[in-house]
Amino acid sequence: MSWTAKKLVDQLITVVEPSRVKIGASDLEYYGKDWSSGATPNPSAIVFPKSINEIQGLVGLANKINFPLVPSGGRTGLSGGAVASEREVVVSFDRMNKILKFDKVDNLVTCQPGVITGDLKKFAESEGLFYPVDFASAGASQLGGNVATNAGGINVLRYGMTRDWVEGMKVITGRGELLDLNRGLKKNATGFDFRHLFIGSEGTLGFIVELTLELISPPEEPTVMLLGLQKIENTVKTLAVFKEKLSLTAFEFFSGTAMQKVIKSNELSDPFGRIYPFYALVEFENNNKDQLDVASVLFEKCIKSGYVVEGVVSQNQSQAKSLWKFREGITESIADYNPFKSDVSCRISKIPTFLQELEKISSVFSRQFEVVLFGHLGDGNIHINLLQPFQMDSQEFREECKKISKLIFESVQSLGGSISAEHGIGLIKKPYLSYSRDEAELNYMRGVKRLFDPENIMNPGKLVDI
Ligand code: 2HG
Ligand code: ZN
Repeated sequence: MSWTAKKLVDQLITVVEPSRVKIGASDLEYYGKDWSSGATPNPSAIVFPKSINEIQGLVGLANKINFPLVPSGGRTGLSGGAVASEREVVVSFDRMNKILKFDKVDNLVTCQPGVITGDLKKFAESEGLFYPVDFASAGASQLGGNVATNAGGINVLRYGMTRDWVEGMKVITGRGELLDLNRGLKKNATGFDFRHLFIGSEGTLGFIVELTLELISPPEEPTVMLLGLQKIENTVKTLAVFKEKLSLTAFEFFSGTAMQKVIKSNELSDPFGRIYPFYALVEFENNNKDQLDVASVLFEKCIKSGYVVEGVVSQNQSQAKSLWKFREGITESIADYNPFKSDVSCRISKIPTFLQELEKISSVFSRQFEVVLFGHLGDGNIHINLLQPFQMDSQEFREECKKISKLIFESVQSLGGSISAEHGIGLIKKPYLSYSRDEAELNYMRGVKRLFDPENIMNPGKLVDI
């Protein structure tokens, strides 16, 4: 251990007990990164606080002797928001993973930030309720991280983003003050709602140390249709047909390449016996039992119009889950290709134009790279993954991808869309933030950062610089 590392550990153990400060190489490597690729993890220590008091102590210490802190949840982020590559101290929430309180009258559950999303979903189920935010990494991501990145996922079309479920929040600001925000109130017209500044702030303003989230009644009989389509523009036309008559809980799309990768890596059997250029996955509640009839009529309409070639529909919950696997398995199935990811959104009305432009851009580079397209079409969010060819050098691949993502971002910008729909900005998207936020807005963002974190100890280098 170097002298400075020893001095730092000596300070950290004045706040948390020594067994909860780690500096071993494997811990530094494991906790120093998230699911994004690019940056090399290089934290100076990992601490595992157990209480709000300890977090406050750590922030006080960081301000006093000046060291940077990186909040760390499930580290499933894809934009490098939880990467520690500059000798930061990583503050892991793994030991703050308790569901603290459930209020049946309010349907509010109070949790520590380290609760795994999937565990909250199971808890809600055990109470006959439902936590509506869902995405492929729910089994590993933590609530604090979801809130810090305003996580979206597959049901945004019906239930909105994480922001819509946060009814209260305790935070320790970068100055070290404890704020108790909104306290579970449904109505509260008392001025600035700081809760919403912390949601999506990516750990740059302070630590989220407790959360109060709303639960609701579960959807009744979620039913899934998987549809095979020939053309990308037909995905949007199919969405319009289904949206008009059914209240959808999800409308996802993915390309044939995505389907091939999922089938191969999970050894699944092909639902249609042939690969289509595109697929749409439609989910709706078959609550009063006639919704399935409505969906069948809409399906027929899509077939007659030539939008859809064929489809299957789930008959029970286990079949619904199996159909979801084709969509939810995509990210994992392409992980070995070191994918370069773009996560963009436009208003639904602009999506047809955006997809046309994307096809034009892809037709140029698809000779060079495999392109995997998928996303939450129902809410206007498209994921574009470029796969690294095995023979191509990583550096060269990333440089080429950056050129392509600039073209994509330019197109998104011209349509008034967002260069990060749900993956956040972190380190990776930071150079491109000005495609979605103008300079005046960025200045206000910097001002907010300075207000809450004047010494710049909270996740410095991410999102905005001050
Ligand atoms: C999803 O929708 C996630 O599955 C990951 O947002 C997207 O891997 C991606 O690009
Ligand atoms: Zn997504």
